Amino acid sequence: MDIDDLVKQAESLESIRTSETIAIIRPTYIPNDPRWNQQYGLPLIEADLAYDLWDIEGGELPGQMEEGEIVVGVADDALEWDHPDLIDNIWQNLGEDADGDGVVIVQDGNTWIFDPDDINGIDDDEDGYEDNFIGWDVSYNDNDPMPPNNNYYHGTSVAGCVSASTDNSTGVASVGWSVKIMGLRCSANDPQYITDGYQGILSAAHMGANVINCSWGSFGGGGNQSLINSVFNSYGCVIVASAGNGDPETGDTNFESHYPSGLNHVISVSAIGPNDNFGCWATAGTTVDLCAPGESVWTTDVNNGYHSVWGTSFSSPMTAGAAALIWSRFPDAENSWIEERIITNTDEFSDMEGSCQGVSLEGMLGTGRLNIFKALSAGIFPSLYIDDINYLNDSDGDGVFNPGEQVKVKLIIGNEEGWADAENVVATISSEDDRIAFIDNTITFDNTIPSGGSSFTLLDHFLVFAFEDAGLGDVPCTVHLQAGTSEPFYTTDIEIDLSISLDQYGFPIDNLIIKSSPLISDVDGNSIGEIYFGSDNGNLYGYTIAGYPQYGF
Ligand SMILES: [Ca+2]
Ligand SMILES: [Ca+2]
Ligand SMILES: [Ca+2]
Ligand SMILES: [Ca+2]
Repeated sequence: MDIDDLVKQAESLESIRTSETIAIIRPTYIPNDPRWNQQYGLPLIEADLAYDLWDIEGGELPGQMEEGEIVVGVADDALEWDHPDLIDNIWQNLGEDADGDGVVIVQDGNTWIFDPDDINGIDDDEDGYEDNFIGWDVSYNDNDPMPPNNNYYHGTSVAGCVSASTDNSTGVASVGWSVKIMGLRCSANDPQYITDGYQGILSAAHMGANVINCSWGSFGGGGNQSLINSVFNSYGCVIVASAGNGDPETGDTNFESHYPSGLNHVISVSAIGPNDNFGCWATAGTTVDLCAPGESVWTTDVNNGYHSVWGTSFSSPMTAGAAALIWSRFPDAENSWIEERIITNTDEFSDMEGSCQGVSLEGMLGTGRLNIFKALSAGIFPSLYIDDINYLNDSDGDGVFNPGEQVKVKLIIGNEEGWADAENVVATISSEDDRIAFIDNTITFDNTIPSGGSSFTLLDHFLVFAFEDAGLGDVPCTVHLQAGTSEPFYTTDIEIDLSISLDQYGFPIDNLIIKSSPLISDVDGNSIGEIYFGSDNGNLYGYTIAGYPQYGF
């Protein structure tokens, strides 16, 4: 590095004269599913911010992985696996793809069926289940968990909360976006009762589910802790369960023990409504780990339908889908790490300090409300923002970007408190606006930007040229920030305006209304003209071209 350059650059920093107030738009991704606007729960858990961690327009999909996939076993009454908003996310067990064509389900006219060339009555993948293409009917020990009639809607609605196909211009969106759903029918004669729930958990683990959702349970009676321990320790699954819907008689919040949600190694999920309101109907207690939206939740229904549902049965699968989404981002993680991410990165809400039926809720609603964006990124990713924009070394040195000028633009980048330090930060600027051209569109930050701190570059800058005939005003630009030393990189796009102005530095002057025509004259004889004008307060004012009051005026 040339020391003279360094000194010059350091000096030029002192000449920074302008700073802009800029509107920072927090990037979110809004999927095109028609019911998105009714799904308050997804923005509440910051799913839209989470989606934006993937380069969706560049072809990445949340939940999609280069190798393998994350599978959520939905142990429930049944699953309408050919629902148009679920079919693309149904787990296909390629261990049973006997004809090797890469699929185990095919479309026959308008109907989805198991691939006839795969049906061979053999347990090809030796997982203990013959021709288990998409899941299992645990109650009747066959390979089709399809609902026997429309009363068995529950599992289909739960599955939509885990991973309804998202951004497919159809129905609803989901937190899991593209994570896979394994269907398990665990209800024999009456969909009111999950008769084979624990066997369903075990079957899901046998078939390779990563996450298992249990939107069922009962108060009292214990529960099968040893089975859960085995599924957690030997199969490495994350198990998520609904905390329960409160007192069956009164509908009030119940503080009694509920299982399997109350067991160790089970994430217990209670329910809140819009605006983090706890409605005093869902179960609360010391075994609750967190809350998620469970009121007026739009999701898939049987008969290719959709409906709005209510219950911790739907806050649990939203959490299970979130766990799967995190796992897809960190596929080498252990189940305990995924659990920890989900439970510790929630948002507290005021009703956690309230009470229901006179009983305090303190310590009874877990750590707070699910936040999938935080759970994905806190401590792992930084959270960068543009703190300030400075123009320097413009042609006439006044720190204002004029038409026909070339300016160096420096960014001061901040990193929000509580996030990871930002290493290897690179900023790239682009614009669709043809008033400006970028001669250098990249800034590389050599220093780490610490959590809670901010930084600028001493040497590096954008070099921007405004064409001579450029119209004045704000030029919308996008700054793409990337940080990290390895995949997955943190990226964010921030909209900023570069402002092209004719105003000289120091102008306009506040608190003065100019009455007379301004006069430019070199009264003080220093060969630089000053500006003189009369104001409506009767005074004559003189200003230097730098905008400072002229001596004597
Ligand atoms: Ca096949
Ligand atoms: Ca098998
Ligand atoms: Ca087979
Ligand atoms: Ca959809």
